[in-house]
Amino acid sequence: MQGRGIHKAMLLLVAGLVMGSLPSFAAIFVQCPGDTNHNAQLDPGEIWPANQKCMHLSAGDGFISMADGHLQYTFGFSDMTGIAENQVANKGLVAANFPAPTIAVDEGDTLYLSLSNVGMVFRPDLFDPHSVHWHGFPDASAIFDGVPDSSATINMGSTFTYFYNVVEPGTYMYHCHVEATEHMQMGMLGNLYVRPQQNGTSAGTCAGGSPCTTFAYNDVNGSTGYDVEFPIQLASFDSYYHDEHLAVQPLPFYAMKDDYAMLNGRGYPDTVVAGALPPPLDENGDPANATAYNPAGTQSQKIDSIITATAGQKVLLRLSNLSVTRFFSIGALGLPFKVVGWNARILRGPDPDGAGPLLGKDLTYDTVSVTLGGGESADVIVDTAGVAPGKYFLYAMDLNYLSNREDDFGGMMTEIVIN
Ligand SMILES: [Cu+2]
Repeated sequence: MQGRGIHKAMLLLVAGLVMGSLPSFAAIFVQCPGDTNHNAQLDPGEIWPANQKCMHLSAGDGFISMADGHLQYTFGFSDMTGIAENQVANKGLVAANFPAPTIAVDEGDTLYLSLSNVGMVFRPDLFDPHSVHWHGFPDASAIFDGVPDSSATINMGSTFTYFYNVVEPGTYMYHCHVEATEHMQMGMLGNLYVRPQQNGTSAGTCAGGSPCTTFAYNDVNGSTGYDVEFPIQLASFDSYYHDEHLAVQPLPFYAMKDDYAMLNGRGYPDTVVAGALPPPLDENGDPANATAYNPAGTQSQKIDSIITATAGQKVLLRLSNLSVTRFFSIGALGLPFKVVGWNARILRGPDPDGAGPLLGKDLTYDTVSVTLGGGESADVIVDTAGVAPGKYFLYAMDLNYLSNREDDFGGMMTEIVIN
């Protein structure tokens, strides 16, 4: 039987060669119309279709530094846009970012998002595929949804290009959907939002009594208008689960208990550091060991979470929660919250006659905090007109989350600075 099998395989191979077809292959390969050098970046001399955007992410493993100094092993994505294809398998190694690179696009765009799986260096026993899932987004086709049961997932050493017809504005989030509890707990989470077509028009009232020109949704009347926006992702890690992952121990899925609560991948006081954190060091903070945990020498925590505004501005907080274990209630004492969107939809009832331009019932509400379960998002506008300049705190209302593992006084908190 075995002999016959080999014989048959040989016949197929020969037939394939004779007919000129190639055996299937895996490679880092970016698809982006007009991108002649396949780096997902619009370079001089290239002509791309109107409203087309491209991005290239790698998926792999890496390290981040927690606010108490703990070095934590993670899985994650890294931005390879602009990197030549033949450099991606090198630059993507041990380069996981947390959170993942932000994806911000405009309604009416088409986005070609290439995902390359570069493998997980510190877990060579794993051969896990990865994917990108836009949570809550109305994908036209299941093949681009990233859910393993119904779409493609990407094996090591290969690339898949997702296509998105960006039709619905709102605050979304994205994550890997392969073995989702594990890969999400390990850090494959990112901010994702879509700006509405109404941007660039004038409606409502923003800072200084001027009309707003940027909006969370196509609201017609400017009710979601804002001056400055901040995507803030709530997440949490179980450090013991991560450590056991690195030690190749059986994973305690049943006992997952997150002990780091974070905003955009940081606990306080790292949350108020503007820009990227330095590359992660080892537990002793010894720079000599830095390259062991970050061969590329790049930062792995690039997205800050400090919020700054000028008094009188309307601040849009694009809040999302991608924790796999926890609900979080978040608020800012002394600042008014107006919730204008929930789960990437404007808080408004249907148009009463269905014909437009009448507006549906206003379902926005004022509050001091919002509670988000995993996979939920909220668009909150903080109107700072009449608010005294100074420093305010955005923080988890359940005070047990204000810690960095065993360190008290940290965790899910950042500053809102009104100048
Ligand atoms: Cu994954």
